[in-house]
Amino acid sequence: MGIVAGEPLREPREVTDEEVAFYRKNGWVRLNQLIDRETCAALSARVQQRFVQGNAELEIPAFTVMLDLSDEDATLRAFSRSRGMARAASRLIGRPVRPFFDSTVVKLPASATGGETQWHQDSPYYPFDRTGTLNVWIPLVDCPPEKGSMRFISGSHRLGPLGRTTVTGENPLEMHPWILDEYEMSPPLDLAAGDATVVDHAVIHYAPPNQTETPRWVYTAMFFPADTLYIGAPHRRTDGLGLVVNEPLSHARFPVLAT
Ligand SMILES: O=C(O)CCC(=O)C(=O)O
Repeated sequence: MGIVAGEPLREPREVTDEEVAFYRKNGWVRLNQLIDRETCAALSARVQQRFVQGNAELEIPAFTVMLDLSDEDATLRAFSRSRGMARAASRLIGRPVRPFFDSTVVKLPASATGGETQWHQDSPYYPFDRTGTLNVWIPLVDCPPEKGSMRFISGSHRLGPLGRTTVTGENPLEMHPWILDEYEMSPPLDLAAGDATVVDHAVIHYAPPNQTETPRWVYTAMFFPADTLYIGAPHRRTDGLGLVVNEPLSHARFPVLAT
C-alpha cells in the first residue's frame, strides 16, 4: 500500500547495507532521518490529533501509550503499512513481515513524573513461536539523551527470554549482573525528529527520564516475520480473532506487506 494521496506523508527512505549489518550484529540500529521533516511534522500532527480525540480531558499522564492507532486512522494505517516501512523492516530481518500494532508513547517532563522506562525485553509478551519481531521507534520531536532516547544492551537478543520483568518489577541487569560484563550498553543517542531506532524484541532496552521541559512524543510501529506461527498465548492484539495455534497469523489485521 502506498501513502494516502493528498496527505503530506512520504515513504521512509531505504535502509542501507551497513545499517542492516549493524542491526543483525547488535539487535538494534539507529536510522538517521528515516522519514523527512515534513513527513515527521504531518505524522506528529496526526498522532496528536488522535491522542486529543482519545483523551477528552486533555490530561496527559506521565507516560502514556496509545495503542493500535492504525486500526482507527486510515492515514496512519497507510503509513505504518507503506511499502517504505515494510521494506525497512523486512530488509532488517531478511524476510517478509506483517504489522503487529502501532502506537504513540508520550513521556512528560520528569518534573511531572515522566520517569525512566525500566530495563526490559519485549519478547516475553507476544504469542509468537519465533524471533525476529522488531519495533520502529520514531521520535516526533528532537530527542537528545536527556529527553529519553532509548539505550540498548547490544547483542542481547541472543540471550533468549529473561522473563516478564515489567510484570514482576525486576531489572534483568540486576538479576543477571554478568550480562554487562559480556555485552556493551549502547551510547546515549542524540536523535532528531524523524530519526528512528529499531530494536529487536529480544534486546534488553530502557529509556531514561525526560529531563526537559516539554513532552517527548514518539510514534512506534511493530512488525513480525510473516512466517511466524501463533502459539495461543493471550494477547490483546490476537485474542478473539479465531487464530489457529501452530498456524501463521493469517488475518486481515496482519497482512503480509508488499515490499
Ligand atoms: O518509549 C519509551 O520510553 C520506551 C519504549 C519501549 O520500551 C518499547 O517500545 O518497548
